[in-house]
Amino acid sequence: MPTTRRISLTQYLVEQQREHGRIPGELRLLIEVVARACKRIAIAVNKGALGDVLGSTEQSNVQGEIVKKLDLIANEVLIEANEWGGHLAAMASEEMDSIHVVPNRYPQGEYLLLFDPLDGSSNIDVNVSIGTIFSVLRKVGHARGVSEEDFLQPGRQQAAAGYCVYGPQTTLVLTLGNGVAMFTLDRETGSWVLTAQGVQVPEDTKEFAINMSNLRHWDMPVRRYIDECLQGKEGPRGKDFNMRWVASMVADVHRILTRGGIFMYPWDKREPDKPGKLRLLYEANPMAFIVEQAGGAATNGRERILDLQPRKLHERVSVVLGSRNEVERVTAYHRDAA
Ligand code: AHM
Ligand code: MG
Repeated sequence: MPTTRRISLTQYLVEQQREHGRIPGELRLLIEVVARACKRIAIAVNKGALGDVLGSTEQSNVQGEIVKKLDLIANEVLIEANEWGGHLAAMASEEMDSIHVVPNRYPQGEYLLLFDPLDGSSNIDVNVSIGTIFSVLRKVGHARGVSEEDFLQPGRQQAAAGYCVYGPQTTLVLTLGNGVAMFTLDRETGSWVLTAQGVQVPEDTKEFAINMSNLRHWDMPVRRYIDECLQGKEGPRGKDFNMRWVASMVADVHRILTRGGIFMYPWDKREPDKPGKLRLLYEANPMAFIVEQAGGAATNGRERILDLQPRKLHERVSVVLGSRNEVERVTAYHRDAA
């Protein structure tokens, strides 16, 4: 539902706190700090070649992927912005081998922040939408200190999740477990303005997003689903489908939140031991939380993503998310095959 009154992110958070009592002060600070960091990242992204931010570094990350300059910049901006506020115990990032505990010189809070600092890295240099994805957990238990195990909580325990898409507009999408709101960055005033709330993903769709070049590597249920879509009106679905693949999960999910669709990054047999390409803690969990909060669904083909028990920080997972009826269909095809 688009909104007409001009409401800033701060005002939205204060109102949520008042009306629903669901945002402790520390969580509010955390969201505001992440949003401010996203603004800084947006500025760097916009500078492009003028800011010498394009291209790769000489490093590769824990997943063996080449790290782009902007991956590193975004990672540093998020760490620097978040470590001193007293709201966090530790952070985990797709770009760091292990967790980053808040240094002793700062007070430690009770939240854990997880992020993919710059999602869609392959699109940075070609000026296509990219983004930042984040997830917030509460540190459970009262043990002193913080360890990797504290991060291994199922996604349903997230206190908040969101993403920022750096595209033609800079948009921050947020859930606190109470529906989904979108904020657009007003570059003239530098503030995040609420531009949609109560976002709903349509239950049905005629649009799918998958990297078709991997078709020959997929499992039968995914092949069956896509094959039926491709048969269009003449096939069992009785309707024509459209395909979109931005190769930035943030942009593909944003389209789905805006007009429906299904997004899949399934397991494939190139690397049979890896459950998929995307990461459970930094990508799948926050996106699944947002999509479910908007009335959509998210599974790994078999189980609800938010119910998966993570076993390690950089765990990967198959992802099927978006319009509820389509996600249920793909999940049913996996059940049939089993
Ligand atoms: P990244 O976090 O290193 O950018 O990788 C994740 C991205 C997703 O945004 C996107 O859905 C996928 O990788 C694209 O993969 P492909 O290169 O197969 O199109
Ligand atoms: Mg990513």
